[in-house]
Order: sequence, then structure tokens, then C-alpha cells
Amino acid sequence: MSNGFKSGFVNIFGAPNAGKSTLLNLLLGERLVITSPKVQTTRHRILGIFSEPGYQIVFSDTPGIIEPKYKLHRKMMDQVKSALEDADVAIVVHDINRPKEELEAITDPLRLKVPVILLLNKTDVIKDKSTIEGLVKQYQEKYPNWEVLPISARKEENTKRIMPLILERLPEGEAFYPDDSISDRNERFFVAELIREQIYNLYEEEIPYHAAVLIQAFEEKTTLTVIKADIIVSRETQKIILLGKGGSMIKQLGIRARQAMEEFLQRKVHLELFVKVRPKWRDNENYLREYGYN
Ligand SMILES: Nc1nc2c(ncn2[C@@H]2O[C@H](COP(=O)(O)OP(=O)(O)O)[C@@H](O)[C@H]2O)c(=O)[nH]1
Ligand SMILES: [Mg+2]
Repeated sequence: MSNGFKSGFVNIFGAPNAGKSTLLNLLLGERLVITSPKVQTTRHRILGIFSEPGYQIVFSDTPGIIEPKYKLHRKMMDQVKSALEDADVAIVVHDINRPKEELEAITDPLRLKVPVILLLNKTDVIKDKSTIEGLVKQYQEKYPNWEVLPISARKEENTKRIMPLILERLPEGEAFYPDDSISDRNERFFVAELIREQIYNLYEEEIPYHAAVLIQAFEEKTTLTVIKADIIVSRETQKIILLGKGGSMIKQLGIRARQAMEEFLQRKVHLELFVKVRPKWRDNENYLREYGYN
């Protein structure tokens, strides 16, 4: 007996940098997943669980859809595939400022068979309201079965309308998760992600794309949590950049990551970072597995 209780998977798809992770954090009302101005920040499929008295929505953030170049990319796209298979509702996020061909290139191969809510994101960048209306109309004509909604995830414009649209499309059923869980991932995972987020924010060019984070210790002491993490890069030169002059950059990274962790865990954190070089880890099955890319 479901008593009208609604429960289902709402999976978020889109191009890199469309704003998928920003949107998920907004819908959850908390900063669960990492975001950055650089592409390919999200490498894993991450569930964010939202429970209310009458329903439970299991959101899933996915990596942006790309043409795979490394084994790492292939694993990222496997995560997208698995998200396709269990979706009850699909949210497609498209940067309204990007050409519509970019959206077609992504959604046509997906062949979505579930109800689709197309969010045309980043409307805050467009000053002229009639331009937005014109674009919405074009997308509605192209995708007559989809709900099309212009929004700004960053400025929270028009975003209050998203939840009701999801609930209308959510199937009836039992909850999949206890109502106090917020994700399928543990604290170790999110702590590693917070380090990666600061790497994306602090370093330029290839560094973020060559970096992985491995938590070596996560020990809860009486007054604080001690966290030791390895940052893996592909080349010695990248290690030098990561450390910075006299270790100045890694120090910055450590401070910022620790602050983010303390906010996330609501506890004092002692953080130690170590940089290690593992040539070609992104194409090495064993390393990929060790760093959590299954
Ligand atoms: N101007 C603007 N930027 C946004 C908006 N939503 C997300 N962004 C930015 O776009 C970048 C990519 O966002 P992210 O959520 O990581 O994208 P993802 O790759 O699709 O997960 C970040 O710098 C966000 O701050 C929006 O509504 N307006
Ligand atoms: Mg993302």
C-alpha cells in the first residue's frame, strides 16, 4: 500500500558546465555536490535524497556528457548510462546561451523515454526578457512533449516552479531510502570532493583534469576529525605547480579545503595533504579503481 506516497528517481542530464550540480544543490537546499566554472568537475554519479512527509525524491547528479578520450571519461559516461536506466523523470539542463545544436547532440542519443523537464538555465545573463521568451517558444516547438522552463539556478530565478513540475510526474511508491539519509555516499567521499573542488578553483589549465584525491585516513577524535589525503597527479611538473613556491599553493588549498570540510561536517578538522605522482593514472584500470572510479 503506497497511500498516495510518491517516490522516484529524478536524474539530471546535460552538457558540461550547464549548471547541473548548481541546480541539484539548489533543489536539495544544501551544498552537497561540488561545482566550478571549469568543465568536467563532476566525475561521479551522486545521489541526493530529498524526503518530505508525502514523498521522497532521489535526485542524481551526473557528469556532463562528453566524447570519451580516456578510460576515466569512459567511466564517467557509464555513470550517465546507469542514470538513464533508472530514471523516472529526467531533468535536462541546457545553458540558454549556448546553441540549440549542443542540446540536440546530447539528448538525441539519450532517447529519453520518461517525462522530461527541460531547464533553460542561466537566464540571468540575458537582459532582454523577450529574447528569453522567444527561445522558450523555439524549444517548446522542437520538444512538444517536454516541459520547458527558463531559469537561473545561480540567481534562483523561476526555480520555485521546478519542484511542483517534478511532483506532478513522480510515480507512487514506497521510499527507497530512510527519510534521514541525504546521499548514497559517505563523508569520506564528500571530503575528497571538497579537496577536488578547491583544486578546480585554485589551479589553471591541465592540473584539475589530472588530479585525483584519495582519503588515506579519516579518524574522529574527541575534539576534531583528522583527515589525511593524497592528491594524485600524472606528472612531476604538475606536482611542482600543485605545491607552489615554498609550498604556498598547497597551503592555500589545505586552508580552503579544511574550511569547507568543517562547514560540511560541522566539526573541527585537522587536514594533511600529500602530493603523489602516478603517471597515466587516468588510463590505468587499477589506479582508477583505487581512486573510486568504478
Ligand atoms: N550565470 C550563471 N551561471 C551559472 C548558473 N548556474 C550555474 N552557473 C555556473 O556555471 C558553472 C558550472 O556550474 P556547475 O553546476 O558546476 O555545472 P555542471 O557541470 O553542469 O554540473 C559554475 O561556474 C556555476 O556557478 C546560472 O543560472 N547563471
Ligand atoms: Mg557538475
